[in-house]
Amino acid sequence: MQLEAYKIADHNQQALEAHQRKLSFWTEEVANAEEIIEKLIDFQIAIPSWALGTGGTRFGRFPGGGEPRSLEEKIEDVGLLHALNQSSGAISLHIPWDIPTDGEAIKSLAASFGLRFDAMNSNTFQDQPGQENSYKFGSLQHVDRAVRQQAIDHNIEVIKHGVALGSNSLTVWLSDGSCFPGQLNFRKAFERTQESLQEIYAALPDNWKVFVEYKAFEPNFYSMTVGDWGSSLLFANKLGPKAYTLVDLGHHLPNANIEQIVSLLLMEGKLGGFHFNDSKYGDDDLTVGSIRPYQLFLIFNELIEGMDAKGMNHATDLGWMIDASHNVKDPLEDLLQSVEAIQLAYAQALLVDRTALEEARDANDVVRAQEILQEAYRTDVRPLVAEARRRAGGAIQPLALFRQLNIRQQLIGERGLKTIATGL
Ligand code: PSV
Ligand code: MN
Ligand code: MN
Repeated sequence: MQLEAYKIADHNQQALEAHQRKLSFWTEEVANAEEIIEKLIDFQIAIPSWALGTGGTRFGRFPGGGEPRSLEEKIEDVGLLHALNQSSGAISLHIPWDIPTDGEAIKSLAASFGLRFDAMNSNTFQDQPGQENSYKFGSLQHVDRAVRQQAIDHNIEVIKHGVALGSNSLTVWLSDGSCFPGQLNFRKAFERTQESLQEIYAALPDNWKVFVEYKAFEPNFYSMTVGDWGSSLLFANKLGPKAYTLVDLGHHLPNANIEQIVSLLLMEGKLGGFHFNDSKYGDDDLTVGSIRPYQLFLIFNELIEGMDAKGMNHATDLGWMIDASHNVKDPLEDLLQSVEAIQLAYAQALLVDRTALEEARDANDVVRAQEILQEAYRTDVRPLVAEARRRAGGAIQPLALFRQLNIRQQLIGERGLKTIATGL
């Protein structure tokens, strides 16, 4: 379904007075309000195709109805999100869950919703029907050259699909590792993975990047071959200038200081992209900002500090993506919440008085440094984010409008109650 512009305009008309009342504080009190709004308008967050259906766990799956049945319908769903918030202008595909049969047609469908294709994702963590060799004992690390070759070929295939769609990056996440001590020679597994990645790297077009995503655990529970940012950075450095580390917020051991990791990767010029989500225990893939919003703010604080230090463009120089999906929410509502949480953290981090913070640091004034950060974090920036959306043509309150318009019911009407989107 297409969301007609007049429905957004009507909603905004009704919400305008209350919105302007809240916004007036900003225009009167905050010097850089305009600059923040402009930056928010430019900031787009890619939606993963696999978050559009209700994700399951190994204990079951409870589809909510109206899930997209095809790649075209997934694109339509992201189009809906983008129409509502004007901040979800890209979709990230996972192959083979989303094989485009006609690249040109898919590309122009996406363009009709104002969407581009973000990083392409390969999948060598599942065996596909008819596949010759199994990934049970790994893919790019496998002891058998034939298995490695199959995984390399798959990644090259994914690059080709991406080229046809106008994407310019590949994210490689490997489930490779071992479940028991003794199972794997760590060094040889690393070296084989490195060699395999090198072959994939060689197939990258000039303007492409490859993101090496790390993860501390799951599905392997003794060792992961790309288990932390250190090993990812090693791979990225050995591969060359087109290779970067990708940080997924759920992929660390408990209580890891992710903001410090971000700072150091930026310093090295090797931070490539993000998978935003939230977690309490592990790779929970919960809605961004639902568990640890302060951590998210601290991460954005380091992102801005590090990107500004390198003269990077906030909107375009890193791959911003959500990687979340779960059982109990409407996936589209969940994604609207996630995008908003990212924008709020970004806006709050833009408020930090960086000169004062550096002065406090130089004076070892720990209390003042904390106050500066928390002053920004405790500021209600929701009117700024809403204003950015309104100016870009989105809804002042996207979630409320999604519900008012009964969009899920309409999708169920079109697609049926029992549809299941491809993905995990
Ligand atoms: C693995 O947990 C991961 O975060 C990778 O990014 C995968 O591509 C994605 O999840 C699959 O759901
Ligand atoms: Mn991820
Ligand atoms: Mn994950």
